[in-house]
Amino acid sequence: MVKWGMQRLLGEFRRALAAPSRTPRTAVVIGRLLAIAFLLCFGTGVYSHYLQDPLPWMVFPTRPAGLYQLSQGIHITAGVLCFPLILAKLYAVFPALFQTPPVRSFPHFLERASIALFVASSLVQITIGLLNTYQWYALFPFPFRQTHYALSFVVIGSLAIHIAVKLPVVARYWRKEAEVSTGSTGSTGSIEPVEISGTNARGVTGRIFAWIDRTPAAPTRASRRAFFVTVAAASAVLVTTTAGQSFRVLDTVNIFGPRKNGIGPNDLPVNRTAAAAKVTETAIAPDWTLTVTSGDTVRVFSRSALAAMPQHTVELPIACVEGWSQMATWKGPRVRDLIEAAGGGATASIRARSLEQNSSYAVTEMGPEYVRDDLTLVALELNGAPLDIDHGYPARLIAPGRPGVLQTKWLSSLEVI
Ligand code: HEM
Ligand SMILES: Nc1nc2c(c(=O)[nH]1)N[C@H]1C(S)=C(S)[C@@H](COP(=O)(O)O)O[C@H]1N2
Ligand SMILES: [Mo]
Repeated sequence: MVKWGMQRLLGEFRRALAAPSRTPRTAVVIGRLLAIAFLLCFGTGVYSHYLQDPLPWMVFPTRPAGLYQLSQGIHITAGVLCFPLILAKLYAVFPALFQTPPVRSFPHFLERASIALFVASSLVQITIGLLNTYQWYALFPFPFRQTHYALSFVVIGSLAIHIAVKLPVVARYWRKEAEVSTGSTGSTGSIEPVEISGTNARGVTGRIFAWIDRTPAAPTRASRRAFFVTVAAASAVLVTTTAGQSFRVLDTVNIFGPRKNGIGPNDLPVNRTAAAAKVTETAIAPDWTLTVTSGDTVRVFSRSALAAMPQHTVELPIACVEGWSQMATWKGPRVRDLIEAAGGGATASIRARSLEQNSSYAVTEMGPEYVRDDLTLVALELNGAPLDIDHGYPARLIAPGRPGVLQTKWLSSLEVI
């Protein structure tokens, strides 16, 4: 009795939720866009991961110099787009949450379990990602990068299962025509899940569950269009008001992006100040030197010795993993020249150390593709003036195609490894 009452209730609920925009076709249209956004996030995210934690054989492109600015800009922009798209998708398939019986068979159980995993992991993934761009790390008590990285495989894995299971529906509603050509009588104009009972050839009685097409009437088409317009408008507003942090063309309408171009010392935002990094005293110490080591050779450069070397001016962005980025003009000696001065060659990988202690930013490494690059500098100047202490005075690394997190500030040593 309880079971039948429950089923009827769920059935009623489902019917009450039926709406012209809640159709498999809507689910496929939004699902396609969502899949693109997720795959863009996954691809650019994995790229970002390996730039920071490369496998030994990996070599990265150094041109275009703004490649990471582009890839991480895409990551955050596609990531922001996931919010309206995932809400639209959940809206479209909401009645299916109340299908009865909730589990029909073991494969059906696996299907629903994979969807549950997918929805839950996606929501966590996009939420912690967004919080990270606003530097609200304190809101979650786990390491962001490791969690976000591990979850990305759960998200993409469960997405793959979900798509595989739904392939027949996806194929059927891939093209617009499919929707109207199979229509029948219907008054609601929606495509609804219905239960059909019957007896098969072997005399076994049972019920199946199917989505039934109904020809959309004109008001239905209008309300469906209104749904898509709403989703598109929400997406457009979110992107135009945040993507300016990564893409200069949208700078003037960058309202909600965590960072704004051009604001900060040397006309560039600061990610961590010298005070926060506790380097204020060591950085301005008059006896500061940069130590360059290659094997047994140790060369020590004062700031004036670095300034006396051939100086090069390059245009390179700071492109933070958190999504904001800005182009800037840097001036200083080439890293390659410094390494050669210590006897290192074109195949050298190096380790850079900061004056900053006990921080994950204190030590970085770079492969030979960056070390020998013309654009890789130990920068002494930024946008036509000496580096501000918050931008890494007396000297910092700047190299093409790398995430900001590897552009080490307040350098103290370079070492061939
Ligand atoms: C399906 C959605 C997403 C997937 C599959 C995904 C995947 C990834 C992956 C694999 C990484 C590299 C992690 C690492 O370095 O170990 C990453 C980094 C990052 N993601 Fe996502 N991401 C998604 C959504 C988002 C969203 C919505 C945002 C923010 C709006 C976001 C913000 C970030 C940030 C800030 C990083 C840099 C982390 C760091 O290196 O410190 N992600 N993402
Ligand atoms: N030593 C040190 N270097 C650092 C950081 C840091 O905290 N400490 N922050 C990094 C990060 S995350 C970014 S995005 C860039 C930002 O450079 P900026 O503060 O000069 O704009 O510096 C990088 N270099
Ligand atoms: Mo950063």
